[in-house]
Formats: sequence, C-alpha cells, structure tokens
Amino acid sequence: MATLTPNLLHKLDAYWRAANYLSVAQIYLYDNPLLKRPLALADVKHMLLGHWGTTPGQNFIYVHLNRIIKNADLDMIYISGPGHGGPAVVGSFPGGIPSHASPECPGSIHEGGELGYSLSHAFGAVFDNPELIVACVVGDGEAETGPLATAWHSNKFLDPATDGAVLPILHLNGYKIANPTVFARIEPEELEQFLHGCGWTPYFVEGDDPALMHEAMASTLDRVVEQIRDIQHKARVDADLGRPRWPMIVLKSPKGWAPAGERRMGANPHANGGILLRDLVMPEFRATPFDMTVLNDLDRFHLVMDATDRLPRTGDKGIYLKQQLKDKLIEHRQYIDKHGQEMPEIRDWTWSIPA
Ligand SMILES: Cc1ncc(C[n+]2csc(CCOP(=O)(O)OP(=O)(O)O)c2C)c(N)n1
Ligand SMILES: [Mg+2]
Repeated sequence: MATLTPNLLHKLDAYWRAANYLSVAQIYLYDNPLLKRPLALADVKHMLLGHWGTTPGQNFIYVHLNRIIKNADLDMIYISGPGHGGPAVVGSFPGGIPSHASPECPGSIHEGGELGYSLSHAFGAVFDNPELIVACVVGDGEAETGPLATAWHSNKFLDPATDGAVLPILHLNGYKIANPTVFARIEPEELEQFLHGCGWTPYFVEGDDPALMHEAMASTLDRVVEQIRDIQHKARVDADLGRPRWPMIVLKSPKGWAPAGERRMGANPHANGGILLRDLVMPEFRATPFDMTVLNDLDRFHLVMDATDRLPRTGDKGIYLKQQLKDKLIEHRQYIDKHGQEMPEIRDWTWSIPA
C-alpha cells in the first residue's frame, strides 16, 4: 500500500516546488521575488548567492523530514553539508547571509562553508542527547574530503542507550559543482559495500520522477525511523549491548533536479541531457539585460547558432549564417564597450504584430 495518500503527495510536491521557487529567488534576486511588478535589472543580484544544483534535492529532503517529524513526533534537526546549499535552507530568510548555512542563520550550529564537517557536527549534537535525531545531508563531493571520509566511523562511538541517533542522507547528485564524484562513478554495489563496511545499512532512494520519488522517500523514511527506534528500544529496554548497524539513506537524484522547462536556466547546453550545471556569469558592473544573456551564451544569437548546429545539411549556408551571428556578437561587444547601452536594433526591437 502506498505510504502517501494522493492528497498528501500533492501537498508535499506543492511545498517542494514553492521552496524551490523561493530558493531561486534567493539565489538571483534582491527584491520582487513574487514578480508583483515587472522584473527590473535592479532586482537582480550582482553576485549569485548559492547554487541551484544542490537546492532541489535538499528541499526535497527537507519537506520529507517535516512529514516524518510530524507523523512520528520526532525531535529532529537538519544539518546541511553540501556546498552552497544555503538557498535551500534559508530561501526566505531576510537580510544578508552567505551562500551556505552560516552562524547568522537562526538555529544554525553548522558552518557549511568549509566542506567536510557535517557528520562530525551531527554526532557532536547527539552525544548525551538521547531523544535527538540529526538528519545530516552529506554531499557526494563533501564525502571526498578527509574529515567526512573518516566521520563515517563515528557510529562506533554512539551509545544507543544514552546518545541520540544520526541519520546520514548521502546526496548522490553526481557532481561536486560540475565535476564528477567518486561515489557517483563507482558501481552502486561497490558504494553499498563501502557504506556497509563503515557499519551502516544504506537504503537507496533513486530516480527523477517526482511522484515516484515522493513515495519512495516517504516509505524509506518511515522504515529508517522505525529501525532507529528498534535499535534504541533494544538498548534502552532490553539492555542489548551489541553494536547496532544504523540505517542511512542514499538519495540519488539529478543535480539541478527540475522539470524540463526550468532546466535551461542553469543547465549547460553542451552537456548530454542538459543536466550538467554551471555557474551563471554575473558581471561586477551593471550590464545591460541583453549583455547579461550574451555573457551567459543564452542570447538569441547563440540560440540560432545552437539550432544551426543541430540542423542536418545546412552546409555552406549554415557556416555563413553562423559567421554573421559571430560578427553580430563582436559588433554588440564593441557597441556596449563604447556606449554602455544596447545596440539600437536590440534597444528598439519590439514584437511585430502581423496586420
Ligand atoms: C574544504 C572545501 N574544499 C572546497 C570547497 C569548495 N567547494 C564549494 S561547493 C563544492 C562542491 C560540493 O559538492 P557536493 O558536496 O557534492 O555538493 P552539491 O553541491 O553537489 O550538493 C566545493 C568543492 C569548500 N567549500 N570546502
Ligand atoms: Mg554533489
């Protein structure tokens, strides 16, 4: 039987999408996140704050933890290890904050700017704190740091009778920024053996279809929380002194996980499947809107060039067209440098409405 009713699944998904929306606003905008008035260049941050790539996965985890906290009446905190996951956690926190969860963020005990310490901080929080569960998101890139690689062993120091529990959630999104991670490249079986060898029972939640993923995450969380409670019951009530094998989750979801329509925003058009993320280039000075799209290869000239590349048999005409477009981009650069504004043909361009 499904863990989620259709109504709850809809609500979880709506919460997730709203949090993703706010996170995007947090990354890109100073103001006007609900677009109540037309977006102006002054609304856009000069420097992006945080990364979109890690955000949908972390928001997904967050909404599901909320469900299990309510359902099982848990005393739980969330630690965010992966780099630049700030927008996911503080999507709507006002005022100035860095790109990672930082000391200024209310309730934060983990400074996420230097990768590698999430698991140690998670264990530190639960020692002598028997009712607490720390859900600790570990980035697959973060997992390659020395501190994190050794921290898997902290489970050996956990007393199920007198300490709380740590639930690591390894976020296998495949990349550290845009570079492949070791854990995402080895065989799944090898990863499972590695984690098993470190004393954990890993549960895999894997996919990209939100409806299936919601159900998989919800049922897995139910299962691991039940297992944590079983372990604690054995130690606390049955006085079982054996060393338990604690559960953990491996969440395998695409980096920059988003419905196809939203992908173009941050996706590398040259990557297969358009999933590989890259940073957007934001000039330090205030550029023109069109120049910002040019700086990110997202302008209409690049669009036509990309389309031409994909059309078979354009031959010399295609080559000639692309040269014209490249010349246009040079002309644009020179014009912007000289005049600080768009070329007249861009500035004065309007939709032409056929009579
Ligand atoms: C010790 C350390 N080394 C390098 C960096 C730079 N850095 C910031 S984010 C990042 C990649 C993080 O990848 P991952 O943990 O997989 O997080 P994701 O963004 O994929 O969720 C790196 C290398 C850092 N913050 N700390
Ligand atoms: Mg990663």
